[in-house]
Amino acid sequence: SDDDPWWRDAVIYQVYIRSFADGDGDGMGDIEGIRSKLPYLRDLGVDALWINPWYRSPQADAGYDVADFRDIDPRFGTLADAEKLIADAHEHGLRIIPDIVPNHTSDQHRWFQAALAAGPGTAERQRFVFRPGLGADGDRPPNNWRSVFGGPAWTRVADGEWYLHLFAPEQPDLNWANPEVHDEFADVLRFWFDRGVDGFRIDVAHGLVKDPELPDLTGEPDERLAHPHWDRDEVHEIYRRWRRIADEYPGERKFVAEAWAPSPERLARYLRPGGLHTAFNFDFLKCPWSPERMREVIDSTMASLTAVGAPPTWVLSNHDVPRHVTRYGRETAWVPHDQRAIGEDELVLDEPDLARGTRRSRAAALLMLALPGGAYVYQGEELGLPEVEDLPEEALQDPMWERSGHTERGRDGCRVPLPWSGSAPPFGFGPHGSAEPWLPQPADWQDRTAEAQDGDAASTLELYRAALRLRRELGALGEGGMRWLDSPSGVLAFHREPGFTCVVNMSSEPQPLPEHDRVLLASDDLADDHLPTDTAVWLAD
Ligand code: TEU
Repeated sequence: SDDDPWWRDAVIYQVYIRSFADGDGDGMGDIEGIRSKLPYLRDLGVDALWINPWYRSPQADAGYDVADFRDIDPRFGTLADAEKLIADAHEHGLRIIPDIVPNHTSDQHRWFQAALAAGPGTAERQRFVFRPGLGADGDRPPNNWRSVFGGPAWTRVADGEWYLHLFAPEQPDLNWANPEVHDEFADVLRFWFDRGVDGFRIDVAHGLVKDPELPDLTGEPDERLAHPHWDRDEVHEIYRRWRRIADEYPGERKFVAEAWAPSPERLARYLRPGGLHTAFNFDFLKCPWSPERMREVIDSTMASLTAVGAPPTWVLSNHDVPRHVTRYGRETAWVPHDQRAIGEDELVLDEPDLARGTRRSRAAALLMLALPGGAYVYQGEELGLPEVEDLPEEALQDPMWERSGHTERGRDGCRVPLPWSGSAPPFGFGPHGSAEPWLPQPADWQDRTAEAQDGDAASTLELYRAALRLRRELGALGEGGMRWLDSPSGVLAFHREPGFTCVVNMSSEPQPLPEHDRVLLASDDLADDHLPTDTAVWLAD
């Protein structure tokens, strides 16, 4: 209904297209592969698919370097294939949310090529951020900004000017002070809304606007609140226009912001009335396995988002971070490489205990899916996949590996092609006789395939299916309020009306279950009415 739009409590499955399913046998996932798995996704019980960038791209950053926003990369298919996927997905009751990448283009985009050819001082250069260098010869970059992937955020071109790139040099930043850029993206949004997409995931939504003075970064602690290139107040004006465009279309098209905001209050600013609909909750993703911290994150999320009328969302993994089976298997907490304290450049990581990480990740799934609002499931988390940490160096493709001077192995370990069936690589990733998958899969994933888990009640796949089925059936789940229950130390317990309780035991002792009528679902076996360590349960009153 109009009062309760679908996106307020949707469960959205992230399809990392190059690693999901390979339809044409070239070793890389594609649109045909997604189409072939629509029945699997419908049976899993999710509401929508977020699809990582499928646009024409040289793939310097796995498609986040877009050369043409109005075409599909030939590796993934054609525009006609995309239209067919949207139609077929809708027939399966699944909505489609592609990525959009407004912070930068590819250096192969026609605009950047024109800017290079036109030279300094031209209108073509005004679409990007070109500046002369410092020093008598102009051979020092215009300021001290750093690329997220490592190294300076500036590259010099043949005529001596420098251009800004917050990511790889192949990803020049657009100039959002230029109205032409605004109009271009308004047009791109309409191009895809006209083709039936149900919304967009906005890449680096906290980027886009830069302080026109381009001041040096100071490293002062309060810089995060008035940063020269992240999370600037002016960015919201862009999204208010985008919202008006989405609202021109029927069927509640929605945006989800990828915004790494410094606090839940700053995140909520993206979601004020007339702004974006939803945003990823990275505080939840980054939260270590700690009952106190988890409860703090849940409370601060609920408080700041409900204050602006936006639904909370929850996410455990994505294509940029180590998979949570592995994160939760470690004592040391994971911190994104560009958010580490000075002197903490390299994380010293202990050996993960994957059995423990698996138990925790199953409990986390029940926690996430019982909380109010929406949730995101990253492909393969429903199969309990761990991070692949031993990829050979010659296989690594993430530009972070190169750009960080080989200090960061990068994000390939969470991007390994999915295992679907069979007992050896490529585990049914592509049709018989396909080329090798673009990243090698571990040889011992035979028990983690969708085929091996299908019908096994103890499997993570069946846990997700059962949880998502119950989530649809139970009136208590989805949007609405929650109430914490008194519980022993180390235990998170909350109640949702009508008649539903979720309990997560994060302590090191088995804990008695609160009074209840029926166990609806447990993330692992219960020991005579006790909840073992690292286990969650859903109860009916
Ligand atoms: O990521 C943007 C981004 O800000 C992250 O790199 C973040 O800084 C880091 O993971 C944690 O602090 C998006 C895409 O998700 C990523 O795959 C792209 O490489 C990047 O944008 C550039 O388009």
